[in-house]
Amino acid sequence: MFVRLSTKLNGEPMFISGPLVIGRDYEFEVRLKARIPGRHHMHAMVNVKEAGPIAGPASWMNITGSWDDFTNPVKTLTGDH
Ligand SMILES: [Cu+2]
Repeated sequence: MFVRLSTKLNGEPMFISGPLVIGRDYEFEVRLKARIPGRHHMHAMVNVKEAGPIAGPASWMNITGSWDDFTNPVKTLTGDH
């Protein structure tokens, strides 16, 4: 439904995985680009090693527009498109 643009934990980019401390609070930020029109139900989710996924609160996203208009141009580190 979306393309993930970035994930940050306490303001730091979190590309793959990292350590967390039990009992501490974390600010979780994900930037998404809408891809498929519709009304979508979403949860933030963190996967914990040896415990599994932990889902955060849900929200509904109403995505308007045409799927045909979606583009996701990227430029790689080597300059390719
Ligand atoms: Cu739900």
